[in-house]
Amino acid sequence: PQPVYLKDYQPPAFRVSHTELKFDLAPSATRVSAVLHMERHPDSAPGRPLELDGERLSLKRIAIDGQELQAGEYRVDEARLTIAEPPERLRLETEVDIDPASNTALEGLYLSNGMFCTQCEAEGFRRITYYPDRPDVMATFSTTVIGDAETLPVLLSNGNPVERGELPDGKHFVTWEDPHPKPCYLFALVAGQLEKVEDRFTTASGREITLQIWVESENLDKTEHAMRSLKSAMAWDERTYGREYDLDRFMIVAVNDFNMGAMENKGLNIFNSAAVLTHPQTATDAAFQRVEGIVAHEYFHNWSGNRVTCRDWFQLSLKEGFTVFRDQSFSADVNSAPVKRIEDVSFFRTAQFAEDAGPTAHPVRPEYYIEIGNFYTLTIYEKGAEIVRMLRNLLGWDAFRQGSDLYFSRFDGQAVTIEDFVACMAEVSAIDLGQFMRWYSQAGTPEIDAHGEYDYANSAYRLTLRQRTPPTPGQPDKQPLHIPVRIGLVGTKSGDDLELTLDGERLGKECVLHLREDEQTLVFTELAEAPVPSLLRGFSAPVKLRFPYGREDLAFLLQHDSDGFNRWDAGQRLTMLALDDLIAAHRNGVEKVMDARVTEAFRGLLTASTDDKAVLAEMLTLPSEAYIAEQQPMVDVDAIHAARDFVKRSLATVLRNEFLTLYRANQSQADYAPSAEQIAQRGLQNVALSYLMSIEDDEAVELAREQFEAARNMTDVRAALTLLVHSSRGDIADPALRAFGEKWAHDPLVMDQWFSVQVTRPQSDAIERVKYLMGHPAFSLKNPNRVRALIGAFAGQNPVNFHRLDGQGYRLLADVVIELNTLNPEIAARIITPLTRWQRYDEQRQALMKAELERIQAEELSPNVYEVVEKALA
Ligand code: HT7
Ligand code: ZN
Repeated sequence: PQPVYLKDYQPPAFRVSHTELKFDLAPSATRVSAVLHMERHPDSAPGRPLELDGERLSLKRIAIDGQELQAGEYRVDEARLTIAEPPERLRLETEVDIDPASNTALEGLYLSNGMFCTQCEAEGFRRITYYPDRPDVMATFSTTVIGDAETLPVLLSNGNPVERGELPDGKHFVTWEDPHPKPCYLFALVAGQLEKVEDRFTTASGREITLQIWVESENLDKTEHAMRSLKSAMAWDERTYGREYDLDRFMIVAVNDFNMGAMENKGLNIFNSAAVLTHPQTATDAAFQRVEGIVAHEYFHNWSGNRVTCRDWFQLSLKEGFTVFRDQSFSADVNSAPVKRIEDVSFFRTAQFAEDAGPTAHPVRPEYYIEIGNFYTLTIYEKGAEIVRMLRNLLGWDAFRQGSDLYFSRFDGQAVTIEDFVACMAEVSAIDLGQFMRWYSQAGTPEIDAHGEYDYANSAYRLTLRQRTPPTPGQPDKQPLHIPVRIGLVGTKSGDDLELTLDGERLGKECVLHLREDEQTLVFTELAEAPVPSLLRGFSAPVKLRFPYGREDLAFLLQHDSDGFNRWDAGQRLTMLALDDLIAAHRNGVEKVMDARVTEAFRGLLTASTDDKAVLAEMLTLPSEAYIAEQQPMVDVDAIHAARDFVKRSLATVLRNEFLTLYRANQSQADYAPSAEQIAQRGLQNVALSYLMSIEDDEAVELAREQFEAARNMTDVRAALTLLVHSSRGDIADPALRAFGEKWAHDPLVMDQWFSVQVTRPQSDAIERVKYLMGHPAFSLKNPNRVRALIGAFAGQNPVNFHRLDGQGYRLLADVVIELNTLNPEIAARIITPLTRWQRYDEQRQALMKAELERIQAEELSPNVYEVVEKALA
């Protein structure tokens, strides 16, 4: 497969003003008739041929302006249809047959549980009909859907329904019109036996919008939270960004087979059922929050993505980075802001940092790709959002909002670039963002080495910051970035933020340093006491910051830092120092000794009174094994597991009474609500239980068993079940697991949790369980949620077993990748990720992992898997 390069971008030869589609739905042979109203693009050279993308289509008819084309007037190959000498303006008619029933890739039109549905982003529309399948071709659409009236009573597409009626042979039809020009990646069609829950929203300007969530009938009781989230997101976008919805109806459909979380198709969002359905008895608090975030994310795309879209797929972060930033801000506003930031950053530092340090590292705006489906990554989404957050912080909210208003009004209805977005921000603020643009073109995580000294004689603190971005594949040399570093200096005597004076200027108690050079030194003067610096407050830039903090400094910041995020971070850093020692002790076969400062810090957290339970739960949560691994120069999975386990058991032994008191004080009583208060309380209850269960004494096991049996919400049930299944108490865990599996056998999303709980178990039988569960009737390789719950959870969240020295974990994953490569290449290319990180492990594991990658490489590969494996072995 050949790469596509950003530098080769050319406007399309032809544009489409209006698209008429007709679908005659049948599982194995759906007839798609298309009429494209086209004209040559004003910037196109006159002789350029008309090229339409098309894959896996069987062409039945082609005509221009009513005249059938003769063989020789057009050419068809496996990727496109070419007309060498088209008129400058034309009405192109085509008819093709497609086969949704055999579409296991879930791109284009496919069947899910008997329901027809589409996924067109990024390049799925070319599997539906011949079309310029690129985001800079925007057209209005009118779509007629024809289907069997009995098996497909509901026929949906984008926009508004304008006509419906009966047809011969028991068929019926509905015609939909979408007045907003859109690229074809936002096209959607759904047909099936669906039922709806309906609500209304009145916009700020007084327009009435009908809101519908369409689901299979057994899921009607699981839509309330998504509907509430939708209305809350609509109101938030009006309040915060001044953005109103622009059609009369907004529809969400839940489908069971879906490659990602959801899709923002204009007026007809299609959701993975896991990203929309919730019920207290079947979904955890984390799932409720995830649904709220995804519903908002897709809704926000209506402006950041749909009204203003991307010129080409290299600009993907233009819509995704901005929209993630918008959904993160929404979730922070409607829940706990500090906890949202802590969660987002700890995920980012675990997963995006790993991506940036691995063989598939790429800039937020890549320069080339083989398969764009491989670029829906943490770098494009989450690092893209961090860049937008830095812009917000550099400009301040008011100017950022002005820049956003300018962007939406200037480019409404257009397909644009990242430069266009940043130029609006520069224009309204008069800030030079030239150097800042490097964030989009340079891959890798910048590292800042900082050190500081207090000069007692002159009451001054001298802080030096040095930045460096390590080389990444294809980018050996890096330029310095413009990095905003928010800092405070905390007085060691007072514990308060000190007044900051820099070059004679008083800056208040906090300031943002603009690091632009490789190295910068700043001297803060007029400081009455020696400070401990609090650096990168709120994670003000997506970088790794190193400062030679002593453990006392970290314990001090944990107590005194006025920035909640950095207080949490100080605790994490303190625990990490202890973990580093314990990892070394484990490797050297030396007796492990717990750092008393960590124990005392935890005692302080457990005994101090706090009204922020949500933050406390975060503070008490140890860094995950994946996060610890990300901090190590070479990953020793067994030492990391043993060290973390040791810390947990040591804390639980010394602070058993405190954890027990915390548990009892926070046991769920009220009826379930996904409110911030209740979620925080359950968080504390279950974090306490996890410490108590780490010792596995009879009382703790009994508490977990009781919680498993008595709880009426999935958060508490799943927490207790996980602790039991991950313990050595099979006598209690096995019956619990059996009861759970029998009770929920009818609900695939709950069975996913049942799979994940078992395959993440650290005990040595995990691989055997994975193999056994792959034969379970509830499992199917064809369903991405099942694959993620079973295979993804095993490979990503069970390091000691996935990295078993007999190589069985690697072999199992490679076998699955080979099967998925033909069934669903997009999922195959994602699930392979843990194997691509082989450089991080010891020689023996490296050899085993590479051997599996080579075994995969020897297969006939999809472009998706080919691209990832090639990079991993380069
Ligand atoms: N914009 C959507 C991307 C998406 C997608 C991409 C490739 C393959 C399948 C997909 N499903 C959805 C999702 C979003 O960011 O909102
Ligand atoms: Zn998105």
